[in-house]
Amino acid sequence: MLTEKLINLYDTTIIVKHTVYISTMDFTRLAALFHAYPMPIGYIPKYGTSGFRDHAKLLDAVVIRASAMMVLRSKEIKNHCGIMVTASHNPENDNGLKLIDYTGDMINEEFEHYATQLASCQSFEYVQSTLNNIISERNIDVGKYTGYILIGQDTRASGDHLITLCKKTILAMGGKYISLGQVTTPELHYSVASSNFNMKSVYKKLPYINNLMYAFRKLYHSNSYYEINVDCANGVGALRMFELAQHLYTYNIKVNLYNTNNGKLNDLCGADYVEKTLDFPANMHNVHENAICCSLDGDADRIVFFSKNRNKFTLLNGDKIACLIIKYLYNPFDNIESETSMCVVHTPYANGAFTTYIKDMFPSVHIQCAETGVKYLHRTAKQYDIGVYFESNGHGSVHFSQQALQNKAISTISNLLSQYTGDALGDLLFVLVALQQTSFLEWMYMYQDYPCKQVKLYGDKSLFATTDFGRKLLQPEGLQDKLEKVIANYSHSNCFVRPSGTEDLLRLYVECKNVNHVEMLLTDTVTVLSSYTQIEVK
Ligand code: G16
Repeated sequence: MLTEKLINLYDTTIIVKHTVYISTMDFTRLAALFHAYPMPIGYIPKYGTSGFRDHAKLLDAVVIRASAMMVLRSKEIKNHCGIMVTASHNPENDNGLKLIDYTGDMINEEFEHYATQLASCQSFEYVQSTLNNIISERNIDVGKYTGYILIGQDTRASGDHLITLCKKTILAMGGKYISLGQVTTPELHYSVASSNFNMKSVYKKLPYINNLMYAFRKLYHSNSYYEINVDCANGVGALRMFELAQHLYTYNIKVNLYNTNNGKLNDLCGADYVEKTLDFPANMHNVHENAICCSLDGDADRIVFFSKNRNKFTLLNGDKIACLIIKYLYNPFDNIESETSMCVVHTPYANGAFTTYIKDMFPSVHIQCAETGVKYLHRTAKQYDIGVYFESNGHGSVHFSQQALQNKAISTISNLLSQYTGDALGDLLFVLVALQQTSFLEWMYMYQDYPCKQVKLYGDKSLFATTDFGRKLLQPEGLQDKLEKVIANYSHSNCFVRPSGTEDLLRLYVECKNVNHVEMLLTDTVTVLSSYTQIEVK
């Protein structure tokens, strides 16, 4: 209690009045936090597909270690960094951390490694020596710069407690926090990047929604009446969608919002549910034929579109969004510079019909596969002037090189399409811009997906390791050969299994040209897998 009071007192003093400079790192206050919130026995967290993620009750110690590391990163780079408390598409009881570097991108691989190292330390002495190693390895003058962290959270009930731990740790490390409250993940990425640009006075950035609307105003010229139906997954995206809907109303676009925190987060709704089940989210079964509908995920960094066509659910997933964007950018792109390179980056989950369509329609666009996780796609996309990257699950954006940004139109577009990570709201607005050129029905029928299915398998995922972007199994030994024999029985088929980096399960993807083969291959694959570990299919 006394400690709590002292920390609170220290909080206000440090934030409002002083900047505390220390020349060496004093870990005494961190030690108190470390001992008050021990790592659960036997729990070894790992920085995964999208940061740390698990049941919220397991995460106290992880938050303390990761927050301490982020203060050091901010001190090193003398710029703001960010911490987002979210478990995005996961169930309500989970939570997690997405760690944002000063550029607005997710932290780089070196810091991912430090994060995992810190999370696996059993004693405080070990944590202390790991932090000291980071300081000396990177030559960080811890007394020179305070270390500022922008912090945000989604709407999960467990978020408040984890955010409190973040704040206490940041202060214990001699840093300061700037709390943004409930924000979407892409908004926090944007805020970190723009706060650093502002500090350098390069140019003044607008607040998140204003920035999106500024770009939209320049790109959207239609007077037609539109109605769009947005499933907010009962998540933090709803808060921003209310704002956005008011703006769009002035453009003759009526936005109907569903699942706006009147139900359980991600439960029977949200981008992940819609994409995996190929079904309407809760409260949206009665949408009109060919109505434009979309679903956000829990932290609004993903979006998928859907509709009712011939009375059937029809999905327009990340692959389809990428196609619409490429179609919009392809021609102006030809006019920029002949040597400007354009690429589309996808994951193994991309449908075969998608890559065939890109090859046929846009022959000069490079096609690259990347491992699941938007950070991997983002890194690959950065190697090109125009890097369109989308996961089938709707997570993606377009990255533009400095050279491409010299073009005025591209520069405006870059304000809509996040330059840091996927952004459901920016992507939604850009889809509206692109639909000025391509009708919704044309987009829906651009190509037909080959029959496919993705299922969750509950089993011991620690037995599994993959290579080739997650398309082939390295472990358990011999299993890949057996799977390939099964797959060979079905012509033109694609099938892989990989451990999820965000949930305690395996994901199995099956795609066949013949619709009847999908269930058969799925069953055969599960039979083979079951001889290695007990499997439950969901
Ligand atoms: C996260 C990542 C995505 C990834 C998804 C599933 O999404 O940010 O890039 O596709 O997890 O990953 P996995 O198959 O490894 O569980 P989100 O929206 O939860 O942040």
